[in-house]
Amino acid sequence: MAFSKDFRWGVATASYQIEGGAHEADKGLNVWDVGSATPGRVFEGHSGDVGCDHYHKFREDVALMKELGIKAYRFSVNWARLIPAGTGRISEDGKRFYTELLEALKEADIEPWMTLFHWDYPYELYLRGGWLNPESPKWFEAYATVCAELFGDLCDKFILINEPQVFLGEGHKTGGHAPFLKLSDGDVMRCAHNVLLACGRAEKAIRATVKRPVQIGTAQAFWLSIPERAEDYELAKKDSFDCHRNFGSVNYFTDPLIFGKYPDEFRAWQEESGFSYPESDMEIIKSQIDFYGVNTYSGDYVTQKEGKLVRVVPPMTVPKTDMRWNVYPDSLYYGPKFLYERYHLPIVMTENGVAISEWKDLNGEIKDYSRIDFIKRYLRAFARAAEEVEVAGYFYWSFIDNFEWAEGTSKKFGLVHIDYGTLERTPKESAWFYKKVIETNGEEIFK
Ligand code: GCO
Repeated sequence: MAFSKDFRWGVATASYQIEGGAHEADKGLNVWDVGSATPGRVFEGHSGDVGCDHYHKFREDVALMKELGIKAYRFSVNWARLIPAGTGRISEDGKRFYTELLEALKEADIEPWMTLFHWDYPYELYLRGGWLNPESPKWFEAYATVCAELFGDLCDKFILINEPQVFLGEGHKTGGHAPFLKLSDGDVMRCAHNVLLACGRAEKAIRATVKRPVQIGTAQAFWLSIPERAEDYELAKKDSFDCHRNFGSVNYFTDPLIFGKYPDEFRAWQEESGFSYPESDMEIIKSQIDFYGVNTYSGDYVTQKEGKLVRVVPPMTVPKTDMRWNVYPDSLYYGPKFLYERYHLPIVMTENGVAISEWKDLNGEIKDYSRIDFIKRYLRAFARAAEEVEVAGYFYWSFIDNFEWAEGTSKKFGLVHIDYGTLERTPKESAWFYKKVIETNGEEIFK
């Protein structure tokens, strides 16, 4: 048996990447609505204004998920669709949309996994200082409380924040993602601290609001160091959690959330960056995390020569995805092991998938055999990890081709193809393969 009998098989999406409906009803703007309208920010001027139009076509999409045998659906709430100004008044239309989506999922017997924040930060709150504003944790707590109040009867799996590594690293440090800021390390640390305070407040608020057991977890971006040789295991694990003076580390965020303290490896960098915080904050940040959600696509092999760590330059033989990420299935063996050994929490692969340069053939089909091969290779590695540590679920990224941030719609990750002209959905060969994987609880990957 590759995976446990209650292993969750799902697909993942995110609000800004698929919903469209950017100006529907009284929805508020978010930093990606504004960002994608700014020339030069997104590939060929693409935007999520219409996207996959999931806002209007969610019933069709849920029906297609049902047909594909999907058991769980990870999606995110567009904060400013629900609370247009980010705080205060709730939009009746936003409430209606997410309630109807959740009801459709229930009807289809598909378990909802709700991500509260997947980068589409309310523009009104950005104008008030965004994550730098010391009030920002309370803004998020209030929003999470609204989600718990409105949707807690229909959803009991919550992911607090998707990939702080990316929306802080790219959105607040390098300027490659919305809101395209280039802050100092100290200011990004202050933002990160407010994000952690926001998570800690939201976790407690959700449990206080939803009058039934809920599961709350993370969705961290983990680009790990992979051991080249068996004897490189400890070196690779240490390097995966070391301070590389950037915001790409997972433990920078999940040690505070789970242990109530920042990792010691980062203290010198924090001090040099002029970042300090009251120790009492750590009590607010420390949370009860029920599952360790992680998004892993690849990593870097490392080894040691003459006692020094060496990063292995990928040989030309290694296949690359359309994101130019190396196809390194071992990342789904070592990553879950490293994380479980540190946190001892069930590991949920909240994202894993592959972008391929592809289009419909002359018969109107997409025979994406390399995506099938990718899924087989990565899930075989994940199955090996499952023999050694507790793995609880896998969400393929993504259900449908969608808006890949600064790359626009040029990168195709989906199991389902979308025609952006007609909005027609077409399941790819991989969608029917994934259906068999789910039906056999993973055994299909070994054929
Ligand atoms: C991420 C985000 C997704 C991306 C996906 C492909 O992990 O970067 O969660 O929104 O679209 O990972 O890059």
